Formats: sequence, structure tokens, C-alpha cells
Amino acid sequence: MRIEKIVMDHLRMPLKSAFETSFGRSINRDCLLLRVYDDGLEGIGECAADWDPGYSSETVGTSWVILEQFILPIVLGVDFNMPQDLQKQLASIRGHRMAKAALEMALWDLYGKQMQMPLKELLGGVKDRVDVGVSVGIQNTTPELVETVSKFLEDGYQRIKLKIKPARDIEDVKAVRFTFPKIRLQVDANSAYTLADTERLLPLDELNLLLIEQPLDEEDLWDHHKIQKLFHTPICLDESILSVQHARQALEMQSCRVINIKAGRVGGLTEAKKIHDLCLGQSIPVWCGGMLETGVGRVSNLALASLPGFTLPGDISATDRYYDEDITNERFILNSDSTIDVQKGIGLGITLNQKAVKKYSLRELVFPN
Ligand code: OSB
Ligand code: MG
Repeated sequence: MRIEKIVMDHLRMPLKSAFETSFGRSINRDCLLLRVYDDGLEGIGECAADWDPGYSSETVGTSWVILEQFILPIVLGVDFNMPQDLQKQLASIRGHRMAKAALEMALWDLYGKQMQMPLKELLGGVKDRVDVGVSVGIQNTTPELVETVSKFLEDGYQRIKLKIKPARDIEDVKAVRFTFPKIRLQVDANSAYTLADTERLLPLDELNLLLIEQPLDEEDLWDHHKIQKLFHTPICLDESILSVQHARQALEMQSCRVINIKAGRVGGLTEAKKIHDLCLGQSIPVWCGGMLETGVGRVSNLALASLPGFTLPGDISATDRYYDEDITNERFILNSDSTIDVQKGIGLGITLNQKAVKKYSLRELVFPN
């Protein structure tokens, strides 16, 4: 593979409904779309960074700058045997994992098209459909939350994740648990707590949750160890795991018993697979997180989640949970058993709706120009 040209768009996608977490409320999902070209073939990638640094220190703006000023100049005209070679090429650039992951995704798509193989096969996936759930944002009131959950259950989602934050936690989660005593339920705090809050969170341990995701700050690996010791419910890390080293150290420290894997957060599918392999070797369950991706990122998540160690349902919901109109011609639908099919086409297996890309693009860069 030799990248001759790259086109980068900043997209602003209107969400079907506002999504509120402990770090904020969004009505749009901003992202970057990358298209790389080699000899008539196109590879497509999506950058998971959002408009603001609420979830991660990376944003659409920082990703744009790091791609334009540093990453794209390094990779232009370089020969890659495999997408796995990218990280070595970019070793001189610290951090900025979401920006790097976007380019890696585009290389995986290109590589799949050259090899005539679907991403699932390239990664070593074993499933044709993957278990999925839905991540439910914080609602205005507790009754509204119960109502929203009930609608998603009617849609067929068999696993519900509730976003929580201080003062919108125990009461909300209890209400959902008491209304639906048997559902698979988990919570995600997105780093909203400190060790001082732990005592107050203990009632969560009585609600038969699958896991409690990222209660403390990204950097609090050791404090997560302390909180895990107090809870029977598995602690799951999301924000804290930026690499396979972090995963190994978190497991050695017993800071969690489950890991949420997002390719964007860890710098790409190659690193995501390394974390999967490490966890599989230690019988640590993993699941595929989501970041409200368009169809581009969604199809990549589905392929990743088809690896054998992804034993818990992913945050990979159907297209209509997020967007009325998507930028891919393919839409993803929920099967009756709360699964979504893994794409079978070569590479990512998707095509872009060019009209939609134009409609949602705020700015475009053609490199070199
Ligand atoms: O913490 O998992 C998270 C969305 C954006 C950023 C972070 C997170 C999320 C979600 C939504 O929970 C998952 C999805 O449905 O894509
Ligand atoms: Mg999370």
C-alpha cells in the first residue's frame, strides 16, 4: 500500500436524540472522515474524537491539526505491507491515539480491498453476528429514564447500560432494576467520582449489575484497585486503558475485572486486538465500546467484536438509535436476538453516501493540495 492522496472531512452529524453523560450533553456528533487513495482504491476511516475534550483529551480539532501537520506528511508516499506497520511509522508522534486510529482504519479498509478479504477475516474474527446492547444517556427525570429503557427493551435490546453521575445514580439505577428485575444491566460513570464517593456508591453492588464502568478518573489506576476490592460487581475500565501496557498493568494491579475495548481510544485495531489477546489469555471478559460512530466506525466495531474474547454485549446499537440519515449507504439493524450482523464485504464492507458526506461536512482538506 502506498498512499498517494488523502481527503479529510470534519463532519457534524445531528443525533436523533440528545445524549447526556456525566461530562456533558450533545445534540450533534462531530467526527473526522478520512479517505486514503492508492492506485484507484479507496480506504475509509473515522476518527472517534468528539468536538469537546469531555471524554478524552483528544478532540476533532486536535486530531485535525495532528493529522494535517504531522501524521499525513509522514505517511504520504510511504509503502506499507500491512496496516500493522503504521504504528512504527508514527512512533515519533506521542499520544493522539484517536487520530492515528482513524488512519489505521482507512489502511485496514484499503488492505482488505487489495487482499479481497473482509476486515473480520483479517482480524481473526469468528462470529457472523455479535451481541449488542444500548447505552442510555442521563434523562431529565427518573420516570423518563424508566420509560426510555422500556422503549429500548421493546426495540429488542437485551442489555442496557445506564450513564450515571453524582446525584443521578443510585435512585435512577434502582428504579430501572426494580421495574425490570431480570434484564442485563450495567452502568457507566465516565470518571465522575473520586474515592471519597465510594461509600455512597456501595448500594450499586446490590443491584445485580454486569459491571460498573470507569467510576474514577482516567489516571486513577491504583484507586480503581481500591474500589474493586470493596465491590463484588466487576469494575470495568474504559478511559484508563489507552494501550496494551495499561491493560496488563491494570490486570496485574487488579484494578478491574473487565475491559471495554475501543479501537479509537487505544490507537487502532492492531492495539485493540493486542488487548483482546492479552485478556483472552487471562480469561478476562472484554466487550466493544462505542462512541456514537457513523456507519464507518460502526462496521469496524462489529468486525472487532467478532473476535472470540468479546463475550459481553457491545455498545454497538442499530443505526436508527443514533441517526436518521447516516453517511454510509448500509444501515445496521438489530436482529431479534439482540445481535447485529458483521459486515461480509471486503475491507470495511461499506460505501459512502456522497451526498450525505457533503451535507454534513463543515470543512475538507485534500492532501497534498
Ligand atoms: O463512555 O462508553 C462511553 C459515547 C461517547 C463517548 C464515550 C462513551 C459513549 C457511550 C455510547 O457510552 C456508546 C455508543 O452507543 O456508541
Ligand atoms: Mg464508557
